[in-house]
Amino acid sequence: SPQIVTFGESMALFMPQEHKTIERAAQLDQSFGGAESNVAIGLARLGASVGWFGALGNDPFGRLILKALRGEGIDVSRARLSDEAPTGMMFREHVAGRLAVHYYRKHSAASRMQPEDLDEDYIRGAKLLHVTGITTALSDNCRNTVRRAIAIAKEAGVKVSFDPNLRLKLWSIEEARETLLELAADADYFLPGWDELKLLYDTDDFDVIRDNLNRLKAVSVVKGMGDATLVIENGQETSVPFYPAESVVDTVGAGDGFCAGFLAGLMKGMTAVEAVRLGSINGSLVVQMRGDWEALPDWDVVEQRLSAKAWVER
Ligand code: KDG
Repeated sequence: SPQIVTFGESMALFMPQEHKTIERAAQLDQSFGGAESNVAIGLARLGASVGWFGALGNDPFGRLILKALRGEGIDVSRARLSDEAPTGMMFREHVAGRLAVHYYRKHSAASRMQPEDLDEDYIRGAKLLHVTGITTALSDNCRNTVRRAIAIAKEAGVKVSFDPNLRLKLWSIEEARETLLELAADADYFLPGWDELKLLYDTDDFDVIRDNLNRLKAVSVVKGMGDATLVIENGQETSVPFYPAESVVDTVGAGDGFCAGFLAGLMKGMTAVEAVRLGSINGSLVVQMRGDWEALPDWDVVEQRLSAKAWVER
């Protein structure tokens, strides 16, 4: 098995040209996205050994996604093209300066994933399993598939990283809370954003949130604490400043890019705090181009920045 295994839904992605809304656009650019495959692409570009799986439709979009992921050097041997249901789609546009996302993913091939579809040995053979809350929001069977994957990993001593990726277009905060906090309790690495934590714990009070995080066994990596990432490990807190982005074109995918850098760092034997630096560099680069993963860097770029920048810790 690859060192890192992840799975979820990847979708075709369509976006109008800059400054146009979908209603006014004559053309849409085509790409694809999916939180877990974004992370997998980031990891592969940093030279990590990574596998992604999930169900896609046996249609042009599913085939395009599978080929692209394979081309990035990701192991897709456990991914499936289904004849029963299509690849999901999403459309994104900026309306009055705000990002709007339109999903067409109900009853997609991915939403039908079942716990029985999992290749247990594939998960057992990995060092780390990465999952996100998006998959758990797709359907009951998807939620059970994530739970089963985590159970397999835990039994085998495979570490679990979990990004809640709260998407309120997919479910209510009440539903999300229950599932996402359950999974956070199972994880070894918990990678929420500060805004997500406020919603998940239903408070703006940092002390309350900190108490909750300290009750988890996980190392918590909280993104977006001001201009920094906060690492909470065994009750100890370290704030790592963001690596500044030269320009910001498209922030979607920043969290996934961060996650890829962080996990790649862990696989290289870095401490969580060191790995956060790598995550931060990766996140700062991916926002500089349109699309979720297009601007994710190769290892040599990141390595240069790691050594060039003097990091100040608070
Ligand atoms: O993190 C970026 C993802 O949100 C994007 O690629 C789309 O996976 C996606 C989703 O379900 O929103």
